[in-house]
This record gives sequence, structure tokens and C-alpha cells, in this order.
Amino acid sequence: MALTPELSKQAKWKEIAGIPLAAATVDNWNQIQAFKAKPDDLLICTYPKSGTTWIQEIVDMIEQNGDVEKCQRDIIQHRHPFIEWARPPQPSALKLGVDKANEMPSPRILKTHLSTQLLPPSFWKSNCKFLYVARNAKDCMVSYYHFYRMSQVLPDPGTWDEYFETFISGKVNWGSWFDHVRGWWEIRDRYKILFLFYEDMKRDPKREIQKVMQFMGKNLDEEVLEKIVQETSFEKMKENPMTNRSTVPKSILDQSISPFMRKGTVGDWKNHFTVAQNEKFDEIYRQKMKGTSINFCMEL
Ligand code: PPS
Repeated sequence: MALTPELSKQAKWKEIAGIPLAAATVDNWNQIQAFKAKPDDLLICTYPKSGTTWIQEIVDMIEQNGDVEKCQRDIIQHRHPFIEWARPPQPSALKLGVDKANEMPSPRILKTHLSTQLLPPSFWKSNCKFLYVARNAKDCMVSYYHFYRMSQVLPDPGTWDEYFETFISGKVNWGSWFDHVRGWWEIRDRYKILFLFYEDMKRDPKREIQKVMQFMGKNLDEEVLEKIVQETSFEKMKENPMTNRSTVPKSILDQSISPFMRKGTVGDWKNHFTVAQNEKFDEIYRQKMKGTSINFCMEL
């Protein structure tokens, strides 16, 4: 029987431990789990739509000592291997993320959206550096909704009201925001983890970039730091073809539906949540995040 477009989209996604992931990731799970991390790896970790591309560009700018041309060498998706990636985002990128990482010379900078429970175990044993960026759940949810709408490979999110329930239930790709953020927050003192917030990066990018620089063991002068702040602003990255996903075919990301670099703000959730949804969300948040000390800024 021929699959309808909706069914064929759904068929591309499977679950591991109840967490939806790309079917190709699940099909290559043993290989991904067997990945050998090294002590000098730096792993960028985020829940989707939390500022991954932003922190990747910041890290690369720091690594390249503020050299803009060097950061233009490739699209951001190719600069840092995405370790659980198994479905090619571009026809030219057929390799598994772990294969690309294996071919990369050290010190390596890698990327993941995996929760602590799904991370390949060698990352814990190698005692490498982890850079986690968290974004408040409501803005993250809104950003993910628009990403689901424009993505031609993710399942259809349905209406905002339908998607609201899906997000809360954690049945979105890479799983529950609550479990993800909680998991990484709770182990932040046990490993070499720099835990950053998207909202702090918006409020004071220079201060947060300085933290990243120190964490990476780099010492760049003031002028370079200022340049990195300018070059990694939302406005610059929105126009930059190496970061704005304009090279991704429309058959994968349809930016006429919603741009990848959409708004880049704190508090857009207020334009989406109804009063009732906000109350419901706050109650669920209280239950799911009970006992954690994490605090999010919901508006600037
Ligand atoms: S992905 O698909 O998971 O890798 O997406 P991710 O890069 O994590 O998140 C995309 C959101 O981050 C915003 N963004 C930025 N905000 C501020 N400054 C800069 N430089 C920046 N770069 C990306 C992007 O606009 C998405 O958020 P929304 O709210 O949808 O605009």
C-alpha cells in the first residue's frame, strides 16, 4: 500500500526509551552509542531550538580567533559533527555524524541534542567539556512549533492547540524539554559543564561569550571579543548564508512558511499562549521541575 504523505513523514521517526528520534538515528543506534569520545572533545549540547546555531557560531568564532573568513569555510551544520545524525540533511552529506566526528582531527567540537540518558557513555568516561545552552520552555516551544511547520521531514504539528499538548507530553523529537533541561542541570557540577542560558546571551552577549572563551581556554583581546559579539548577532546571522540554512533545499526546510532565523527574541511566547494555556503550562512546569534550583527569565 502506498503511504500517504502524512504517514510517510511519520514513518521516518521511531523511539528509543520512549523518546522520538529520526528513524535513521534509531536504525544506527548501536554505532552511535559505541562512539568513542576523547578527553579534549568539546560537546555542544542543547534541546532543539535553544540557540544551538548561535552558540555554534560563537564557539567557531572563538576557535578561529575572530577570523570571519575562516568561519565562512562551510555551512554551520558541517563545521561541528552532529553525533546522532544519520539522515542526510543535504544530498552531499551522506555520512553518519559519528563517522564525520571520527574523521575530524582533535581537538574536536561536536554537537548533540541528546538528553543525558541517551548520550553515548564514552562522553562521561572521557571527562570532556560540555557546553549546554538552555532556553525558557515557552519560547523554545514556540520556536519548535514554527520549525515543525516549515520542516518538510518532521511530522505535521497540527494546530497550535494540538501541538501545545504534544510538546507538554514530550512526544516531540528529542523528547521532553523538562527531562532534557533537568537532566543536564542536575549533573552540571559532576562534569566539566558550562551551563548557559539563551536569555543571558541576549541580555549580555559579551559577558556570556567571555565565559565561553574562558571555558575553551582561549584568551582573545577586547577588540576580537567585540567583533564576535557583532558577527554573532541575530541580525548578522540571519543574513549569513553559512548560518541561516538558506542552502538547505525547500524540500527539507521551507523558509517561505517560516524562516529558520525567525525572531531571535525572548518572550515571543506571549504572542502564542492563551491565558488558559499559560496557566496550564505553569502548573505542569511546577510539577515537572519540582525540586530543581534552575531559574528562567521569561522576558527581558
Ligand atoms: S536547531 O534547529 O535546534 O538547531 O535550532 P537552534 O539553532 O537551536 O534554535 C533556533 C532559534 O535560535 C534563534 N537564533 C538566535 N537568536 C538570537 N541570536 C542569534 N544570533 C540567533 N541565531 C539563532 C533562531 O532565530 C531560533 O529562534 P526563534 O525564536 O524561532 O527565532
